[in-house]
Amino acid sequence: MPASLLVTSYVNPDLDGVAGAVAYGEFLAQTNQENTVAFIGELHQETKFVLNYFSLQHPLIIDNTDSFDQIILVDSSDLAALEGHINPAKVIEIIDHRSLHETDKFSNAKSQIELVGAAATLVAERFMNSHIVLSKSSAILLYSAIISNTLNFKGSITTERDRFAATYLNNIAELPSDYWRQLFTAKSDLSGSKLKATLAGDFATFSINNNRLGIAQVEVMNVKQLIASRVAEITEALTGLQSDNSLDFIFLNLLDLETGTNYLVTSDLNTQALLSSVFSASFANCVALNNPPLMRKQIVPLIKAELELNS
Ligand SMILES: [Mn+2]
Repeated sequence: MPASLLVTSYVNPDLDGVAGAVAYGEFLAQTNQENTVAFIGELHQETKFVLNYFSLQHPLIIDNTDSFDQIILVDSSDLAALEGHINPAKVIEIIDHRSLHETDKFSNAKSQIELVGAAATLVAERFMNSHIVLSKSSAILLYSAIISNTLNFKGSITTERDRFAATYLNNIAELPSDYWRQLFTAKSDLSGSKLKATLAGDFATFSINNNRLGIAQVEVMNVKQLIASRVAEITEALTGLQSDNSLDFIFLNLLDLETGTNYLVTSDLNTQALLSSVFSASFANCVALNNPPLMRKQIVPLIKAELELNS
């Protein structure tokens, strides 16, 4: 019997992880590599929106990866994000796009790490380069992931490869030019308890030189209004996450999907001092403007450099 192969992403994966893994599973199946695509944890609101809006099949959710012999990771390459659910020795391949990764801890994996805007771009390129036909449902997922990750091509993380892949994908997906607005409006609903759930849902921790850092990331339309009305709720939720996870530093990276504006939010004074020195950002009422706008995966290497400098 051939080894059973799982294609997955990190625990509580984002749209990029889900789209990338689903489409890469399709790619492998087309090349006669039998596989199962499944995820551990909860899908983000944004992913659920895309799946429901287009009536796409929801992916399989699993509790653990014990029954699989081999694993492929998409949009994921660090052990903390896998939360102990994956034996690194089982990982045979990694497709990711973050500069701070731990591919050295997966000794049996061949890795493709390229700093494009979305892992979805790397998966789309597999299809483009091989002339294997991509299904419309996977094209919709990958296209949505690129739009989301690049803030509709406004984020500084965007590359020409992302734009090129998106054009290829939308030739198949055939989505209207204002689709980004529907996607972003859907993910902007943080009413009531959704704010706290979103903060906790897209939260990542990092260990850098014996410092433990936690970064939440939220991308919404009309960030100004969110700040004006709910900063106290945000900082309270962050304080909770900080003590739950025993973190030295914690903040929210807040991005406006319409204007591309970026704010850093934290009530923790040590974190404010750290961010002020890394970004020359100045905090007022727990909020600082960050210019140019940066995504979390762009911020982490800069903080790492600062902490290593001072160690
Ligand atoms: Mn990604």
